[in-house]
Amino acid sequence: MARILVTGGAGFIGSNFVHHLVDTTDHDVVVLDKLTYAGNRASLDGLPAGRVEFVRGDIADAGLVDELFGRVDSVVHYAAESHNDNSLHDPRPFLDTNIIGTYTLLEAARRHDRRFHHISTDEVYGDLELDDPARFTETTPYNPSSPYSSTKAGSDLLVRAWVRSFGVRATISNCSNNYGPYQHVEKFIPRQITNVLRGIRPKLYGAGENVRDWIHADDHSSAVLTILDRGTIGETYLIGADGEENNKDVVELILELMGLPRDAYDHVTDRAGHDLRYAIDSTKLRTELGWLPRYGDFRAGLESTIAWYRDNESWWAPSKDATEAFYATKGQ
Ligand code: NAD
Ligand code: TDX
Repeated sequence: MARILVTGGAGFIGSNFVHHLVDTTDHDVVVLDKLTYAGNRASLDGLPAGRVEFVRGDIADAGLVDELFGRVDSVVHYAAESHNDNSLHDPRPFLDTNIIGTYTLLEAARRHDRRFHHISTDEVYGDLELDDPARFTETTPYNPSSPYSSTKAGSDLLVRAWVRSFGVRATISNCSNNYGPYQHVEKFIPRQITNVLRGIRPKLYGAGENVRDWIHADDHSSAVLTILDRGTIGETYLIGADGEENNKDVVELILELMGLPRDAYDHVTDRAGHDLRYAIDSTKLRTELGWLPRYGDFRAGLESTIAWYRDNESWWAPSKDATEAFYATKGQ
């Protein structure tokens, strides 16, 4: 039994990880989360108070971070500014949290000699052509496109440097696009599901040919736990579930599953610098650590995600109007 500090544990993937830890292990959890617009305390509702402690605070607050590192065994670092569209509008918070915040945590990991796992994204590798047979691997050169992905790339490089220069016991994982419960309505899949639930037409950026490699958030959690348990210090592992789909097909599938005509959506202004395709080769994680995804059927995973948003309107409704008002200012 261990005590694990989870940064960003009130966000989408962090909260899924906390639920996964409570359900599948006997570890205790301390969540450190600033509760930005993207954090939601309600995502942790129902978890046993005796096993999950919630601390509201900033990962860039060195004093607070130092105190928390002193009373945990290991740290899984999810906290980030995570939305590409926001990073095009105002990059500054991305630098503060993704770069300075990660630096602050690494310094504490160094001082306290704590096992540290850094959560990152496949977007650090840039994008692929639609017909490129290659997929991203652990040796693909970094080539980020957006303020978001460049700050995540920077944070990954900080982790690598702290391993090499200071012997910090860290691992890194770069995962593809997640879907599932507790995802903010600014993101593609929940935005379209909640649009349909509100009687708004789904919004597809540009022609919708862009491809994302979808993985259920619970599969991401099991992969992270595997790396935390059995990963080799200093190594990077790519996490993916062979889930490539183009955006147009995803919107059409959501409409079909929600009982509407497959063409009942609008094309809107494309994202600046929009990455064309992401694709992950997760062979290393599967062969070296024996991890396998459980959610192989994207249609079934989407169906259960739609059901979750239908059943949890009180969770997402408070953010919906402001999110759509912001998109409207950009013609999206
Ligand atoms: P999210 O935006 O839903 O959640 C981020 C959480 O971090 C929020 O709860 C927020 O309050 C918290 N936070 C932000 N700044 C903070 C700060 N300075 N101090 C403390 N807490 C702070 O993001 P997400 O989609 O759950 O992503 C989590 C992590 O996973 C990120 O590091 C992201 O880069 C990575 N990732 C996401 C995806 C994806 O598909 N969403 C894919 C691969 C990797
Ligand atoms: O309304 C929309 N319409 C649309 O066509 C929105 C919000 C998005 N899109 C497109 C843009 C992307 O091609 O859908 C795709 C997915 O968009 P996002 O949900 O914004 O995700 P993406 O930019 O791919 O990044 C996500 O995956 C990698 C996460 O937000 C990142 O945190 C993660 O690193």
